[in-house]
Amino acid sequence: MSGVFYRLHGLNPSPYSVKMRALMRYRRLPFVWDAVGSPRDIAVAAGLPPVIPVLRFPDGRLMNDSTPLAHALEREHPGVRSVIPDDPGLAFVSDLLEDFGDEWLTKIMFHYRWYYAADRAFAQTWVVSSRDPVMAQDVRQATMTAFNDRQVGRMALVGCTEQNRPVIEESYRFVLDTLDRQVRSLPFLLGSRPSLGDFGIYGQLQILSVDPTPAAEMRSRAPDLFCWLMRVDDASGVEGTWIDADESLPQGVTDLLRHAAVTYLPFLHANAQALQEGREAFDVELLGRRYAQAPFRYQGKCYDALRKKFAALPEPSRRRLAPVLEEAGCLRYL
Ligand SMILES: N[C@@H](CCC(=O)N[C@@H](CS)C(=O)NCC(=O)O)C(=O)O
Repeated sequence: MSGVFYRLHGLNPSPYSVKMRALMRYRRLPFVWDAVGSPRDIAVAAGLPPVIPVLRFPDGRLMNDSTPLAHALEREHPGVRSVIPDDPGLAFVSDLLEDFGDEWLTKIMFHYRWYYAADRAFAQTWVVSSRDPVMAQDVRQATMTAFNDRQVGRMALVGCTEQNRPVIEESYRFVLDTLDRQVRSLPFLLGSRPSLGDFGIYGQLQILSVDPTPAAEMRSRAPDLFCWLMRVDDASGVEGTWIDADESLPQGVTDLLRHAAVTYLPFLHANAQALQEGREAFDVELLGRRYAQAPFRYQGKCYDALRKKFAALPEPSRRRLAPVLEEAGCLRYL
C-alpha cells in the first residue's frame, strides 16, 4: 500500500486521531485508517514524541503532532481543499480556534472522561477494545484497570481537579450553547468549508459526544452541534467558500473568542509566566474562580507560537483583526 496511500495510525477514542482523520477525509487525501494495536509504540520506535496519531506518508516518513502535521499536509498538497483560510487574518483566527480546541477543550474532554464513574468505565472499555477487541478476559480487566489508573493519575497534571471542575464544566456548557447556535447559521466556523479551527474543535467535541455524561448533556442541550459533529466527521463531499474577510466574524466565533479571553488565554499567560519563573504551580482567575495547575511546557510552546503568528501577520491583516481581538478581550494576551 505504500507509494500511494497515507497510513494514519490512531485510535477511535483519541481526539487528535479523529481530528486528523476528519481533516484527511475533507482534503480527500488517500489514506488507510490503522486503528488497532498500539500506535503510540510506532511513535516511540520512530524516535517521535509518544503521542498519537502518527501519520505514515506515502514515502515512508513518519510524523506526529496534529498541528504541524496539518501544516505539513498543506505543504505536500498546496491549494487543494486547504483548511487554512486564504486571508491571513482569518487564518490566524482559525489557528487560535484550533489551539483553543486542542489545548483547552481537551481539559474538558479529559475531565469528563476520567471524573465520573460511568465515563471512566466506558473509556476503559473503548480504549482497551480499540487496541485489541478480543483480549482474554483476565488480561483485558488488568489492562483496563492499569489504563484507568494511569489516566486518573494524570488528571491533576492537566488541571482536571476538584477545584477546577466548576470552571471546566461551565466552559463546556458555554461552548455547547455557543456552537449549537453558530452551526445553525453557517455550515462551518469560517465559511461553508471547514478550517483547521473547525477540526481542532471537532476532535475534542467528537469524544465528548460519545463519553456518556458529556454526550447526554450535548444531546439534550446542543442537538444541532451533535449533528454538526457527524457532518465534520466526513466532509469529503463539501464544496464551499470562506467568509469575506472584510465582513465581521460570525457571532459564534466572536463569542468563542470572548470565552477564550476569559479562560484559555489567561491560562496560557499565567502558565508561561510560571514556566519562566520556574514555579511548581500557578493559579489564575478564570470565570470568577481560582483555577490552579502545575505549569505545562507544551502549552508554553503553543502560546509562543500563537504570539509569533500574530506578530508575523501582514500589516493590513493585523490592522483589521486587532480591533476585533481587542473587543473580544484577546489582544492583550497576544
Ligand atoms: N499535540 C498533540 C497531542 C496528541 C496527544 O496528546 N495524543 C494523546 C492521545 S489523544 C496521547 O497520545 N497521549 C499520550 C498517551 O496516552 O500516552 C497532537 O495535536 O497530536
